[in-house]
Amino acid sequence: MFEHLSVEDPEIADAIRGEITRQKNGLEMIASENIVSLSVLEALGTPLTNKYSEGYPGKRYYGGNAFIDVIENAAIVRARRLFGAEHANVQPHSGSAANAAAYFALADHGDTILALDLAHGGHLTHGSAVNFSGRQYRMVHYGVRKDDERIDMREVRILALKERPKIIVAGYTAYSRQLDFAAFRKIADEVGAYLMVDMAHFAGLVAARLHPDPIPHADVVTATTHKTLRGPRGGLILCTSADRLRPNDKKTLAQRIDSAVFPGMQGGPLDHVIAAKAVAFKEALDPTFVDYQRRTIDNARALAEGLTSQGLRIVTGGTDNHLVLVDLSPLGIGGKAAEEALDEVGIAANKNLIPFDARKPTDPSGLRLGTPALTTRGCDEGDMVLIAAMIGRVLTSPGHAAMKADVAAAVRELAARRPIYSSLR
Ligand code: DSN
Repeated sequence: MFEHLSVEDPEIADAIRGEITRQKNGLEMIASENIVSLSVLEALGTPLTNKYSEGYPGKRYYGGNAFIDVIENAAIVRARRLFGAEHANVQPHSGSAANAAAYFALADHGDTILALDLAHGGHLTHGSAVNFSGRQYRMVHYGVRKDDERIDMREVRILALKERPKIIVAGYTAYSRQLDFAAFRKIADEVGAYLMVDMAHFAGLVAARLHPDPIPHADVVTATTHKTLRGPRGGLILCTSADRLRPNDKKTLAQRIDSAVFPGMQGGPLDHVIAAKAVAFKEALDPTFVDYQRRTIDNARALAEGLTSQGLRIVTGGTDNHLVLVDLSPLGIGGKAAEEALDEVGIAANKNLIPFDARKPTDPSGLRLGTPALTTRGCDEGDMVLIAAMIGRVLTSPGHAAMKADVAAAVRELAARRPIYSSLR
C-alpha cells in the first residue's frame, strides 16, 4: 500500500508503516482506543476531504453537496436509530468539540456547571482549570466516596442544591462502574438544571444495550465515535427536540445544538469522517456488535480478576464496563514508570490519577487499562489471564531486562495469534 506516498513522501509513509506495525505487534490497552474496520478506513481515505459543506443537509453555504447530503443524512438516521434519539448532530470533530458545543447551547459564559472531578475520573472538558471549560464557566465538582470509590449521589444532590448549576454533567474517562441516570435526572429536575451525559467512553455499551441508557433521561448526550463505539476519531451529539427548561423558546433544543456546532463552534465538517461515522453506525446496528460489547465487558472483568491475583488493587474492587483502574501502590511503582515499562514490552496503557491520589497528575498512583481494542482483535478471557500475568511480572520487576525481553516475546506471540489488518502491509 501507499504506492504514491512512498514515492512522494517516504518520511511520512515510513512513519505510517511503523505505526501500523506497532498496532499489529503490540497490545493496545488504552481504554479509549479501538481498532476500526477496513470499511471505516476506506471511507476515511477518500476525496470527501476535499469538500466544504458548512451548514446541514439541504441547507449548505456552498454548492456541490448532493452526495455529501446523502452521506450526512445516512449518518444522522443511523445514529438516531442506533441510540433511539430524537435528534443527532454528527459534525463535531471530537468529544471535546461536542462538549464545547453542548455547553455553548445550554449555558452562558460564567454559568455554573456541576461535573465529575477530573481527579476522580472526570474529563478535561468537565472543568479542568487549564481547559476552556474551566475558563469559560464556573465549574463545581462532585467526586466519589472514599470508602467504596463510587459516585456519591447524595453529594451530587447536596452540591446541586447549594450551587444551582445550569448544567449537571454525568460522564467519565476513568470510572469503572455504571451511572444512575434516573437519579441524575431527578436531581436536575429538582434544581432546574439541564442534564448532559458525556458517554464518550461507554457509547458502544449503550448502543448494545449493555449499559444503562442515558437517552430517556438526558437533555443532551455527547459522545465520541472512536472509543467503545469503534468508529473513526470524532464526536457526536444526541438530544431531545423539545427544551424542558425553555418550552416557549422560538428555537428547539435540537436547533440550538445544531447552531452551537455550526456556526457556533466549527466551520466546515470533516465529510470523510462523517462518511466513516455512518459506516461505523451501520456496523454497530448489526447484532454481532452486541456480542462484541458483551465480550469487551467479560474481558474487562477477567482482566480485573487476573490483576488482583497479581497483587494489584483495582479501584472500586472491579469493573462493570470496558475499563479497569489499577492502584499500583501495593507494588510500590508509580504510574509513569509503569506506563514506560509496559510500553517497552509492547503493551500500551496510560498512567492515571486514582481517587484521593497522594501523587501528582504527571506521575500518579494509577494505571488505566481497557479491553475494547483487544476484544476487537479476538482476545478472550483466557488471553486476559495471560496478559494480567505479563503485566504483573513487568510491574513487579520493571528493571529486569531479561524478564522484559521474555514478556515482549510473549506479547508478540499473542498479537500474532490475534492478528489485525492482515491485508495492510
Ligand atoms: N483522551 C480520552 C481518554 O483517554 O479517555 C478522553 O478524551
